[in-house]
Amino acid sequence: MEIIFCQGCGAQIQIFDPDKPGYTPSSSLEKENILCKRCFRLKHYNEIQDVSITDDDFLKMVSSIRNANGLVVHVIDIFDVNGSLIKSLPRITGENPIILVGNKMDLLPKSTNQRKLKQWLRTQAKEAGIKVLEVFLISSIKGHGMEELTSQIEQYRKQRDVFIVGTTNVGKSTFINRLIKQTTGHGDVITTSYFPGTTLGFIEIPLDDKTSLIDTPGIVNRQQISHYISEEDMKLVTPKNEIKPRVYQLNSNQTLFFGGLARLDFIKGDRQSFVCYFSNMLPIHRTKLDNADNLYENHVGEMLSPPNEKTLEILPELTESTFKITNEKTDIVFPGLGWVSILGEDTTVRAYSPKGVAVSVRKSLI
Ligand SMILES: Nc1nc2c(ncn2[C@@H]2O[C@H](COP(=O)(O)OP(=O)(O)OP(=O)(O)O)[C@@H](O)[C@H]2O)c(=O)[nH]1
Ligand SMILES: [Mg+2]
Repeated sequence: MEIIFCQGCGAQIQIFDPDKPGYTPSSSLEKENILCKRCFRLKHYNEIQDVSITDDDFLKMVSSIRNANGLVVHVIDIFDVNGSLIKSLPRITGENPIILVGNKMDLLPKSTNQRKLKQWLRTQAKEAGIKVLEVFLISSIKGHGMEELTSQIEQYRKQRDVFIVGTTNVGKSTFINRLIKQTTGHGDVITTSYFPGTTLGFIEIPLDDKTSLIDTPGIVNRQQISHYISEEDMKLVTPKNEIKPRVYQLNSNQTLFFGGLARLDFIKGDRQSFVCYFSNMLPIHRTKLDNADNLYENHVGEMLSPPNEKTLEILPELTESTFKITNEKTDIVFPGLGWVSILGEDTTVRAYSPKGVAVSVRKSLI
């Protein structure tokens, strides 16, 4: 039998095992563009079928880039930089040159200083052991920054293949679909979804007679919140539109709850603004610190939701870390959920997040 790959996810097409990747009923083999059953269901019913591919299988697959010769485009999610920047990417992609692309810019407030943000990303990459040629900011959905990026990719690739690499769900396939649409007019050729792990194999899009643009499966990062919450909750905490910052004037000994998934205690410091950047759909509750433990115990999953019932079954307990902030505008980052920006003059806060998804602080982004 001729070897064919699913156009939507890159899995090798097979007609024998409906539970394995790439399954398609033999009656569909006649079609010109073959889509596996899983992609078909995702596309038409937005329903995901689990596959028997492990984190390690994906990593191994992507690591074959080490032995290739091409340009690596590392796509990250600008809303979850901690969770999506791949530390020591060079171990996976070898000597190949790398450009860094911050995707989903449409989610950040328009007032974001892009020059500062690029500079910050460059530093982050360096600290993670990644040498990048250049940093770009784009929105694959809205098209922002796409033209500049495509012309730069054309320059940097020097007639070689281009590999689109990143953790799951950063928008690699959406980005490639946008490129295909720009050049051929065909939309949604590759399967995309808000479920992590959509793309299962390499998908080659020819650039010319000899070289291709290659979509790759996402690298799985177990520190991402998406592994600990239900699909319904994932929809709520993933912002869909530009984030509207929510501002709370707090005195010390007050607490903010982000649904019941994260919590921030204002322990010490002068009255000040806490500017919260989260999905507009995630409810924020303010309460007295004294009251907070009680409130959480009695109302998590109800007033403090998400988590919904399904998430509560898999959510690790919240763990705390304390941060002393001296005199710099600082973001307290809850990876995958959002961040809180404070002025921070001699301020102490205690932050809680699900175990395994560690809170961090950074100089303010916005
Ligand atoms: N707001 C916003 N969402 C985006 C953007 N690009 C992609 N997304 C969304 O992010 C989710 C993941 O997109 P995919 O393109 O499937 O991501 P991927 O990196 O290919 O994921 P895997 O194949 O699982 O590794 C989808 O819900 C997309 O709609 C963007 O520019 N802005
Ligand atoms: Mg994909």
